[in-house]
Amino acid sequence: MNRTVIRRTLSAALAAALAWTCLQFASPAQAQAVNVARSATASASYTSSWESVAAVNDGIEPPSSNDTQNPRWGTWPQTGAQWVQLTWNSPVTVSSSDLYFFDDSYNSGPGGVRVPASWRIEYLNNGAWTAVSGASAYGVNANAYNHTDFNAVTTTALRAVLQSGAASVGVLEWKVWGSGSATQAGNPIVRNIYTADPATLVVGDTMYLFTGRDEAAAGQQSFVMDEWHAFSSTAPDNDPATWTAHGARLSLSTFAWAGANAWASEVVRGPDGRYYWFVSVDGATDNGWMNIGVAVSDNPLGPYVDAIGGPLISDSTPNSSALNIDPTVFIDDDGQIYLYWGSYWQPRMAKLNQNMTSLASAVTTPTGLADFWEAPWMFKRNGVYYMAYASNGGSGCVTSSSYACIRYATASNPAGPWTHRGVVLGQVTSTTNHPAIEQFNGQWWMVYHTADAPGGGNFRRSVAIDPLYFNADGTMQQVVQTRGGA
Ligand code: FUB
Repeated sequence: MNRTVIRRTLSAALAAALAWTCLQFASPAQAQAVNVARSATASASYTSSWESVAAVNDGIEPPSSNDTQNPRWGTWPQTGAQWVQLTWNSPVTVSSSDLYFFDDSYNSGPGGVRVPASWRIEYLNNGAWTAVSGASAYGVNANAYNHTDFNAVTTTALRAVLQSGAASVGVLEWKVWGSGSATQAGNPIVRNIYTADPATLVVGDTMYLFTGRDEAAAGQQSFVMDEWHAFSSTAPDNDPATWTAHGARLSLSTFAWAGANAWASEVVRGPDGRYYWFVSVDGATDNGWMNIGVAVSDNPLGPYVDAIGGPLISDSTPNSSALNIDPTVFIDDDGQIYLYWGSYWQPRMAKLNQNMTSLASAVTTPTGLADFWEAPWMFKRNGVYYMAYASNGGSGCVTSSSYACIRYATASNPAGPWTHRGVVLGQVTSTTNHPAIEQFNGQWWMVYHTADAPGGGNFRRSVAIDPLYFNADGTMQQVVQTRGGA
C-alpha cells in the first residue's frame, strides 16, 4: 500500500462528531465542597483579543502569575474597574473562593497586566449585584491563590470586581467552593479540553497522565493536534475531581524539525533518572510522514527539550513501520531497554541504548500480535510480559474495521514471540482506541479515550479511566467502560 493510499485509508477509517463543564479540584480544606466554577460560564467587562475569559475556570493550575503557556484572562489596555463573572444555569450555594491573578511583570515581563489595587466579590441578589458579606480577606498576591471565605450565598452568578492599580488586570484561575451545579463525577476525566492517546507514569506517590490534545473544530474530519498535556493524581479514579491539570507541557515547537501531528506519546524514566518523552510527530524536513522523536527533562512536568535534534525513527530507518507512530518504551529488570511502535498492521521493535536516544539493535518485527493495528503498550507483571494494542479486526472485537478494540498478548521474553490472549477493552465510541495500563497502590487501571464528552467525536476525543482486573492465571478481564458516573 503506497503512502497516498495509506493516508486516504487513515482518513476513511476515522469518521467524526459543546459547551460543557469541567475538571474540579478539591483541596483538603474544601473536602466537602466542590469547585462549582467548573460548571459556570465565564464572561467579563473586557477581554484583550489575544486572551480568553474561558481561562478563568478551565481547571489549569497556573505555574506562576506570568503564565506564558496556558490561556489567560486579561484586560490590557483597559484599566479602572474591570470584572470577571461566573454564571450558572441553576443556583449554587457558595461560601469561599480561591483566585489566582495574572501579572506579567514577574521575571522581567512587560508588566502591562498587574495584580489589582483592590477587589471584591459580588453575587447576583434578586437581579442586583451585591457584595458578599463577611469576606475574610481580599489578598492581592501574585504567584499564589488568594483565598476568601464569606457568608454563604445562593445565586446564579458571581463576579470578581477588580480595581486596577499599576496597570490593567487579569485572572488565570478562579475556584469557587460550594454545592449545586457541580460537575457530574465519572468519565471522561478531563472536560475543559479534548484529550487523546493517554500514557501513564508512576513517580513516588503520584500517577502522571500524559495526553495529546484534540483541537479539531466541531464537524472537522481530521486531527488538529499541536501539543501534549500533563495531569496528575495521588488517588486516581474516574472522578475528574481526583485529577490536577498541569496544562501543555510539550508542543511541536520543541522539535525544530517537526511540522505537525502531535500524536501518541509516552514518558519513561531513563537509567539516568531523567524523564524521556517519546512522541509521534510529522517531520517538516524529511520526505516521509510520521516520525518518533524524544524530549528530555529532569522533572516529569518539564521543561522538556529535544533530546536528539532530529527523529529517532523515521521512514528512512531500515525496516520501519508503514506508519512510525505510537511509541511505548519498556525497561526490563536487567536494564535492557526496548522500544515498540507502529501502525497499519506493522508493529516494530528495537533495543535502545542506555542514553534512551539511539538504537542498540536493528529494527525487528514482533510476531504473535494477532490483528495488530497500532497503539502498543508494554508492561510486565509477575515475570510475564504483556503487550496491549489497538486492533481493528478479528473475532469479538469491532462492529466495523473503522473502529478498534484493545487486544493483548503475553510473552516470556520482551522480544517475543507473543501469544494472543484476547480482548481487554472493547470498542469505544471513537473510531480510534488507545490504551495505557498502570498499577497504582495495588489497583490496576486501564486508561483510554472515547468520543463521550459533550461535543466529542473521532477528532475530539476524551480520556477515560476504569479499573482493570487480572484473573488468577494472569489473564486480564475485559474492562467495564463507565461514563458520567455510571
Ligand atoms: O491521535 C492520533 C493517533 O490516533 C494516535 O497516534 C493513534 O494511536 C490514534 O489514537
